[in-house]
Amino acid sequence: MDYFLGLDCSTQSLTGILIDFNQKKSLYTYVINFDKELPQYNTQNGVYISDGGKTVHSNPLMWIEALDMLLNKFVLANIPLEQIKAISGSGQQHGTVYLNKSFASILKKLDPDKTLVDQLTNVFTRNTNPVWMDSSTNKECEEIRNELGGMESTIKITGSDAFERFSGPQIRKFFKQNYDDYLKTSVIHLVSSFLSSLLLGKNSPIDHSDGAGMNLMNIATKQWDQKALDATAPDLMLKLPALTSSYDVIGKISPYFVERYNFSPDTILIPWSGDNPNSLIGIGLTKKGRAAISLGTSDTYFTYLERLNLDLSGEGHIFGAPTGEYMGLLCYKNGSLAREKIKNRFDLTWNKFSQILKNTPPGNYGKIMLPYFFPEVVPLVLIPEVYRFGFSEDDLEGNVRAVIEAQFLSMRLHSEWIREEPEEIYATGGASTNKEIVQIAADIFNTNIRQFEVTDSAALGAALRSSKSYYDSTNKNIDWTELVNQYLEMQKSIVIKPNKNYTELYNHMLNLYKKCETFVLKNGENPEPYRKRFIKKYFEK
Ligand code: XUL
Repeated sequence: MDYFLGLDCSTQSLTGILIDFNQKKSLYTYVINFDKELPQYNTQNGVYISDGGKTVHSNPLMWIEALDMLLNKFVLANIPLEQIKAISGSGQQHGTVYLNKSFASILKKLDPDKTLVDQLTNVFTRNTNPVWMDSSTNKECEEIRNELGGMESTIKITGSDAFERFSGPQIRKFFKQNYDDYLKTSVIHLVSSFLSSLLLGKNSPIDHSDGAGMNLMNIATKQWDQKALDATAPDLMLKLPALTSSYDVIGKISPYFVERYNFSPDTILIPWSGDNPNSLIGIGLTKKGRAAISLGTSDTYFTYLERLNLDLSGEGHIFGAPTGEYMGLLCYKNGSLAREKIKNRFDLTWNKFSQILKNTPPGNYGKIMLPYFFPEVVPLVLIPEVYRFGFSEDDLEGNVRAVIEAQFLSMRLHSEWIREEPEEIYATGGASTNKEIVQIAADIFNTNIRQFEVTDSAALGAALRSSKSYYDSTNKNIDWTELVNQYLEMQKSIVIKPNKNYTELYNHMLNLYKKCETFVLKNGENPEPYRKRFIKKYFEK
């Protein structure tokens, strides 16, 4: 039996998917929800929010404890972990973990009779660590960007402008504010490479895909960029793990997991990567012409890119693709948590929420929301505020439709630089199973959208990546596209087609949305006359 395990440490949970290569499908999925199953850490949606929403941290001990708990679930279900040939994983991107010099020595001699959390309590130089939702480093972004010669030059070097949540600006803030602790830090990991280190029993390298989300790696050479490192913090090179290709074999599983969970000592490890690069594989984007939307805690829009195609406007990102090429990505912080804000405000169930979407008209009678419940990345909004045009906070139906239309109008508006008019967009993430939400996305993008049975595409992608590297290492090479297509074909999927009656309406609404955005964020002209014309044209017949 050729089993492969993919793990995914996301914002709110840790998921494990075990796939059977011969049957080309996933057999078992287990999840640890941080808030529910580890309540002692007191997180809300997996994080701690402070400073008016700007500072968002999580707790690395919680992730460690979740790993032991998750593997216990597999053991209790009598799943033959010894049949697993290879493991890889996925982590929420950009978050950094700060470790002292005892980390490596403790990992080397982990006692299988004790839990990980009992042995790793004292390895951190920071008890909580910033994650991708943090936007407290505007000043540091400016400093790094200036040092690198401005926005365009920062993008050309690192693949993205300096972004608040990216690791480099976060590391710079730590160095500036906690200099002594920075000095005590001997290694700074990403969430992905930190968890990869636990399985490996030593410091794991960072893979090129997730490494690209740091503002520290040179996007063309895929090496640490000395200029970017110098712009960030002193002696940073000494604190960063090595970089490696996402498909390299990095070693065998640590004896701790062999003895405690009965993994085979021959289980090979592939570096963990970011959740979006893993999803790229899990949802089958291994060649040109396919695009995906991921509707999770963050909403993202991404495509596979054959070659570097930078977004010099500064809103998007280029990361490595786990296949070795590139991916383009847009990230929205106001994803599922913004949808939940409206759902909870009116005490709705998801069924009721969907029913409202079904019963309200596309165009929403000209009611437009700019849904910045939390600081936003695209467009950049540091101080959260929700703007409503033509309706109030108490308008139940107006708010439900407006938040969903806003999310996809913004995505269409800002993704033009990577959108090569894909024939079909693949949807993944929790909300991708909601037919009404996806219908609105299809109408706004005027493109077929395919929903899949497996929505944990990051964990699935990690498992698929590990199978590819395992067979490559045994000289039984498999083509990426063949591999991912086989898994996609085994899943049930449904295509949601755009309703062509609304194409023109949404083209107009896109312009209206843009005018509202420009009005609020860039002091543009008042959109009211345009909004009135929109209402007249579509709702006052
Ligand atoms: C991507 C990003 C988010 C996180 C969520 O740039 O910040 O999608 O990876 O886990």
